[in-house]
Amino acid sequence: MDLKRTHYIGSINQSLKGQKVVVGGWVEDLRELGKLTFLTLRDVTGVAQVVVVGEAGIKQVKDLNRQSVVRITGAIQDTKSRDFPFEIKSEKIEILSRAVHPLPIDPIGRLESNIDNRLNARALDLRNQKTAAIFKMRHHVLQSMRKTLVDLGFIEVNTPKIIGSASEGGANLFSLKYFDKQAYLAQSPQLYKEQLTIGLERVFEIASFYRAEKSHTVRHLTEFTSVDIEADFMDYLDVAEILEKLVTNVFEYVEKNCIDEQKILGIDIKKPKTPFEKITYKQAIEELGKEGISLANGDDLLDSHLRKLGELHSGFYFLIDWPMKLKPFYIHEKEDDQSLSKSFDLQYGYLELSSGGRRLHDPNKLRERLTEQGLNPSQFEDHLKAFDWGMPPHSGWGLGLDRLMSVLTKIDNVREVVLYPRDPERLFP
Ligand code: AMO
Repeated sequence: MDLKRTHYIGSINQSLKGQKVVVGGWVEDLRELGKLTFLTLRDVTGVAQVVVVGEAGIKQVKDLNRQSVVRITGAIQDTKSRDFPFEIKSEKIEILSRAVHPLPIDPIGRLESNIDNRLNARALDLRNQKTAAIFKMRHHVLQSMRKTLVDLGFIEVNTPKIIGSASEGGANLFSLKYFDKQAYLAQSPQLYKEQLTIGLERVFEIASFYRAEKSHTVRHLTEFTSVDIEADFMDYLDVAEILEKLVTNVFEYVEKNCIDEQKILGIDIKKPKTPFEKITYKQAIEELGKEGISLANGDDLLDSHLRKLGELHSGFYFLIDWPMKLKPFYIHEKEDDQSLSKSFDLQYGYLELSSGGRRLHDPNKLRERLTEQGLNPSQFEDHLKAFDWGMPPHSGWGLGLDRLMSVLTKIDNVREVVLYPRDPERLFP
């Protein structure tokens, strides 16, 4: 049986009038009007009206459920419809798959379903054009990121997700039985990406990472997609600049390449102003002090503090120069003040999108820092030995793709912008 289509619906226009086409897709609507039956057919590129003519054809579609899959051969002709620029006059209808009703959600979105029901039927939810638009946009975001990084000389890598010791310290690790050994799911590619600067100099990875966090917020998942870079011969503000470039390029790319998606989602994406503001941790504490939130130097910025900062600084800004004690063991101190680190977070209002910094490349200092943070250097020996093999000074960052998608689409809950999100409650589908 031939399954081929001659055209995607989106590639058909009136200039094809009189021409025979073979299209395939999902029946979105069926209406009988006197002797004619109108069928609305959708594929991933668009929607078309099909006029079903002839007794046999009308009989075939009479009891056909919406969302069934059909292949239609027919000729392009003018239409009286105000909703479509042309229509397809059916000559042959092949029913390839019948949808069984009732469907768990209304995929057209006329009847709103709650997020849980939608996620339980995610594949069907993607027939809703709003949902599809999010993931088409996500695809473009990934395209843009890869282009930016490749153009800057970064090499795309894949690091292991099953690991023998923690990459971000002990907390939030998912452990698993690895035959007769204990293994973990990677929290980040941190240690590998650092090591890879020895041979590949500038690397990036876009992959899923895992955090056993029982957080029930709109911004935490147990499996999230991280965009990571690591580069030698760069300091922390150099890689912060790359992050700014990557983010602004994404906005520019999506603004141009996702016109339909923006319309469907009711958003208007504009390239953010650059350079992004840089606020030191110390300034942030002072600003919060003026707002009546008194914090001591060295206190972490909690959600409520970041929300206040987000009110003071809307949009993108960097929070830089955090106290050493608030940053992971691999972060480098500042030369002029050893209590501070060469680190930054990229914020969008209250939301942390990325963290990064300059890394320690002296193995002795790294051992000291591990011990200071209550970690056991002997567990990191496989990593530490690479530091004796000619480890260049290096810096990098990790950016939460799901959080960036939520900023772009103006959808607060990251679950909406992830196909099959994982959180403490959600393991299926
Ligand atoms: P960090 O732990 O700050 O840094 O993570 C980097 C970014 O990843 C995203 N993120 C998450 N998104 C959704 N759910 C989660 N549970 C989650 N955890 C993190 C956030 C965050 O800013 N190795 C360092 C990065 C580096 O220095 O290169 C790291 O992992 O957007």
